[in-house]
Amino acid sequence: HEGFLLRKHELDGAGKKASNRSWVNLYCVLAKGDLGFYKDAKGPAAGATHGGEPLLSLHRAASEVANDYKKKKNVFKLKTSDGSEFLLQAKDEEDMQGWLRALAAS
Ligand code: I3P
Repeated sequence: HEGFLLRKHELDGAGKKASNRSWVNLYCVLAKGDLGFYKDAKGPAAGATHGGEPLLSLHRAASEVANDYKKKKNVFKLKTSDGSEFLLQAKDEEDMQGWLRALAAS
């Protein structure tokens, strides 16, 4: 599963507010239990993630619609096992549900 999502890093580890909190449009690729963030669709082949970030392990990660976030629509939340939290905005409801299904299955 892959495509562009707008991403905001909320928590960087349990309870710790992320320092860079701005929304950034990233090409997201879910494969083999990991989520990678890239600048564009050519990123995965080049292996160069956005900012050189490591792939995000989805092992014991949880995702859900971000009902408490009201500023944007079609936003879901991804929490990883180390307590990091990301808000991700899909382009519409269908796109969001596709991501949530893919994340739940990984
Ligand atoms: C952040 C940016 C985000 C905003 C965040 C700001 O500033 O404006 O859009 O989140 O607010 O810190 P910057 O771009 O200078 O890093 P929202 O869009 O959710 O308001 P926050 O720190 O209250 O999360």
